[in-house]
Amino acid sequence: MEQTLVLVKPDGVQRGLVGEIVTRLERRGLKLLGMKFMQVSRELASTHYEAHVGKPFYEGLVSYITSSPIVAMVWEGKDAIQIVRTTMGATNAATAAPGTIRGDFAVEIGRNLVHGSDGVESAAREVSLFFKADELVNWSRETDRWIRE
Ligand code: DAT
Ligand code: MG
Repeated sequence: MEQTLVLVKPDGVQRGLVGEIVTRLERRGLKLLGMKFMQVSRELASTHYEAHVGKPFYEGLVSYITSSPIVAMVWEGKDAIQIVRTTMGATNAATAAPGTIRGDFAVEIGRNLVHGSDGVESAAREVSLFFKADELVNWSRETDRWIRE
């Protein structure tokens, strides 16, 4: 079963879109394992975004993600990584499809509301960056048999 890290970025919190974003992932059928409201430190931001060090947008990205609180979550399910990515929409919100989170609520790449891990390795790395093992809850969901055959 895949796990993936989702962040509601500072713009999502400031704009009151936490519930909307959680609702979309819940309704899609993914299972929530952990959630915290937190302030991202510069240290955590630079580790999380280390793949982008040296890119022209890096400084702006780190100051954006550290500018105001975020909500960090871990969602689980078969294909959870890809399902979150398609639910979020394209990185550049200007071209994100309507019906996606970014395509419905955002207009540009630098304020694109959400983060979702992009692969199995980055998901494992990012989940452990934001959550200790004992902060994730192992639970069984009664609706699972109506979501998966
Ligand atoms: P994603 O968040 O869709 O996984 P990414 O990992 O390529 O996208 O980049 C991380 C974040 O960095 C992205 O959400 C917004 C910002 N970003 C990426 N490319 C950018 C660019 N060309 N200009 C400005 N910001 C960019
Ligand atoms: Mg990414």
